[in-house]
Amino acid sequence: YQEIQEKKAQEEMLQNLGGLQPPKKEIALVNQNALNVEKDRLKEVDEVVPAEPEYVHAFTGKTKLPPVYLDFVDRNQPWDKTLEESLKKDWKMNKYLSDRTALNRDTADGRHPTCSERLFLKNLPAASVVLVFYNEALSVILRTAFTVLKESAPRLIHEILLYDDCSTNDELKAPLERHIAPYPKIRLVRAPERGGLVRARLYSSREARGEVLLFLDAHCEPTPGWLEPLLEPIAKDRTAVTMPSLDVINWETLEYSGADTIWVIGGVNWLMNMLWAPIPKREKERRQKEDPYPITANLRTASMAGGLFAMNREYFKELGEYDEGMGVWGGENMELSFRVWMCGGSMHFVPCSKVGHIFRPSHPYDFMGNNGDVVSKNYIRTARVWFDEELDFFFKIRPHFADVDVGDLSERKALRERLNCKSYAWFIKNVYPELPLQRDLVGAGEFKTGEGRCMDTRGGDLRQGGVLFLGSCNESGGRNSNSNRFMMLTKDNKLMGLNFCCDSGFSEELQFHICHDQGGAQGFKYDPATKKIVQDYGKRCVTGDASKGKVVMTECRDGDKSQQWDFEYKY
Ligand code: LR7
Ligand code: MN
Repeated sequence: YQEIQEKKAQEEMLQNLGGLQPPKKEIALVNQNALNVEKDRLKEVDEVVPAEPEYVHAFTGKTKLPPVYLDFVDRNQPWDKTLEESLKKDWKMNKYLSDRTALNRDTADGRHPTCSERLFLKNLPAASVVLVFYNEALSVILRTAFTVLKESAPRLIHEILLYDDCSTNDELKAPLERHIAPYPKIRLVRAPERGGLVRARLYSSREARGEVLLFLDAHCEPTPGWLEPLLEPIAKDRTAVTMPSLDVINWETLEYSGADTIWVIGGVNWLMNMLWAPIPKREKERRQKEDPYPITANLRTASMAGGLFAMNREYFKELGEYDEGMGVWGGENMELSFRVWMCGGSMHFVPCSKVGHIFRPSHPYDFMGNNGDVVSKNYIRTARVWFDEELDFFFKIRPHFADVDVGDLSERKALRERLNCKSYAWFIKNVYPELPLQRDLVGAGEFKTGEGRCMDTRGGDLRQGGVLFLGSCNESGGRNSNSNRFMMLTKDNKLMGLNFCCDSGFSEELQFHICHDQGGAQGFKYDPATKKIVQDYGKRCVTGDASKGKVVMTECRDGDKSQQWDFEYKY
């Protein structure tokens, strides 16, 4: 009996330490008979012990752990600034510092206070946390794995699967194996050849055995309480997909800072980029009704960043995993988002789950081909399978995409048939109505004045307050290959770039702001007879001011060519 108690105590300790302990010695159970007697006794006791709680708070591993470090780095050596800088350049992050920082350092609990009041189902499915990596720094991979162990209730971690996408780096050979050896839950699988991150995730998912797949980039640090809120929606609905709130780990200082991501959801635009959009009113209202703490309630999100999400493993398989024809990086996050929503699932952004991610300034690896081409190909594959009658609009914005050979799509198309998925227009109207479809438009493409000049965002519509410029139009006419000159005017009077809405406020300039759908300074009506675009508020006219090189709001004047607009595509 004492031995059982000891074993229990040891297990408990191991649990509290989140698995961060050398493997325990197996204790042989000597007297089976004594054990059976004890079991019977415990059964009786069970009947009087109050039932275990069904709901619990999220695990916030408070235990102080001894720091764990790489075993081959001598931290007593003087700091080598020169080496630090040169490693930064090679790795696009501060590897030198990472190699000298504890692999299980504490992450702060930066959740909104209401998160710690929430209760979660105690019996949640366990996750296979899957990290795919290609030539990541060993210390960074280990910190991700160890932090997962440290910040998670052990019963919720089935395994941590390290999937090596055929790295060439020596420290990821024997040193990696040596460092994970003490942790039975960490499993290493090596790919025979490099597949790129999409295929790496696809193949690694087939190795995983947990009920839930939980992907993380291999340079992440989860924070206390991160796991339960990701798993619970999946326990309640196996077709729910969840993504945590992304915090920032500075690539140079490794400092951890919370992001304001609890104020946004993932949107989509016609370039097929994921974008962070403010929480729409419809969504605010929904969670106001459905959750006692609406400020941190989960949000339905149209899209996800891609690297960090959880999904029932069987469902991932049923839904078609990933497109095996995709190259190293890009687009798979949108493809999966479309597929989940259009084929009957749902996607949720979870503000109470916070995970840090090292945002690197650029990619430290090659794309096995020209970067732009690889990403475009992934996008085009996605559009050709999922965009239906909106495909031609996608090609209007990126005409050069139309002729790109992206290989065989029959399997993905068959998958879509088999799953009986809804249309892209359904997805937009029901999940992200902020994006206009062609049927909602008055005009699109280049907006050209009577003087032959065109609106040009010069990228400004990706940020609040970006200015709308006036520039030259596409010389060759017809096909517009510069998406900065692709504007949209909607039937409900919005003048838009590919992301935001034009807005003058009280000023003269037109700037980009979040669409508020309230008309006023964001309301623009086209008069086909005079070709003027008249603003709701103040009744001024959109004017292409050649001398300023900007689009401004001025008094409407009869016959002024700088106020007469033609659209490349009229609807
Ligand atoms: O050939 C490769 N094989 C790999 O296994 C190249 C990369 N990888 C690994 C890599 O080691 C890393 O663990 O794949 C993982 C992701 O690669 P990153 O970190 O270079 O990608 P990223 O953070 O720049 O890119 C984001 O978009 C990608 C599009 O394909 C993926 O979906 C990434 O997972 C995704 N990252 C995130 O969502 C984190 C938050 C970023 C934001 C917003
Ligand atoms: Mn990443």
